[in-house]
Amino acid sequence: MEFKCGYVTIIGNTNVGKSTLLNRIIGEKVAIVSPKAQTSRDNTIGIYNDENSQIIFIDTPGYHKTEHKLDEYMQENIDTAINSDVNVLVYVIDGKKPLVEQYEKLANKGDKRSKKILVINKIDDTTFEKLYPQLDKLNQVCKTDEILPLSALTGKNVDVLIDMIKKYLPTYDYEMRYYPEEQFTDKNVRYLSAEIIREKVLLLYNDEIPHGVAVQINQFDESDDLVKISADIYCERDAHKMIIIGKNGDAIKKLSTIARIAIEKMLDCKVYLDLFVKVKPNWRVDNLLLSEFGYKNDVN
Ligand SMILES: Nc1nc2c(ncn2[C@@H]2O[C@H](COP(=O)(O)OP(=O)(O)OP(=O)(O)O)[C@@H](O)[C@H]2O)c(=O)[nH]1
Ligand SMILES: [Mg+2]
Repeated sequence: MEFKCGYVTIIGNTNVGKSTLLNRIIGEKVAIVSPKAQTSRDNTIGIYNDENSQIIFIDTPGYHKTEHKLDEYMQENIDTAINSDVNVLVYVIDGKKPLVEQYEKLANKGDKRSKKILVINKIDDTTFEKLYPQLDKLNQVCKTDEILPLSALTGKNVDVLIDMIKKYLPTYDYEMRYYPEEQFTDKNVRYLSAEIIREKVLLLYNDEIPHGVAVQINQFDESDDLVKISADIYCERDAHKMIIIGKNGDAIKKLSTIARIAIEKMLDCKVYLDLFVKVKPNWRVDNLLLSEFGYKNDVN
């Protein structure tokens, strides 16, 4: 049987649903998701396996305005992921926003040699009447190899996307596939636990707070049936620390509980989670602290 193998990078504006799409394709939560902008900061690999293919998906941070060194790090991640030898680039746009405008911002991104698929996401939350008038114009200007409306949330047409991608992948020997079949991401449970805590910060707190938060795991002890995790939540101001902790510690207790439950679900065992809130003013512009928090690329 013919076996297909290759790399696919997912790019698009912040909040269009790239990470939701990755999780849907892989069938596991490999990337955190939130209704707030600038959720993903790193590239995350998700490995899709079936009987006739192995597809390595790279989920990237969303395009957004660069204000801090952290934003530059995020931008560098996108550049790396589109310029490396990817077979297919998936441009994701939000079906609830003007389509042509969003496409035009992505139109020239990536290597000429990569095949390109334009995904119109969130079709579960819009109507054919709203989409249809825009599709004519989009068809005229769009130079991608394919256009596909889908819903990452419900899974509609995600199987069609996989089949489309397979068409453009080289044929490989099964024995030559890049990753063992049981591996579905490049991230370890320590990293994923820190990300889950950050996801819950994005969910529970508003305004600048989540964007100024970094999470560092200090202890990850799996020697017992009960996994003991201790993590520091870094924020930029004393006022933010007070909000994160909340009156009588109520807010941090809530954060700790929902983060613990999500980590327990991922690890499939009981977890003891200890959270500490610390202040590091302006860490998002400080090279040393960025690197300490893991936001550093090898090229720097
Ligand atoms: N209705 C609907 N909502 C979706 C769909 N896909 C994603 N969302 C929602 O859109 C929001 C953003 O999703 P993410 O997957 O975090 O978006 P992203 O593109 O990875 O965002 P960044 O990491 O910030 O670049 C979340 O609230 C998702 O639940 C979809 O198909 N339909
Ligand atoms: Mg994301």
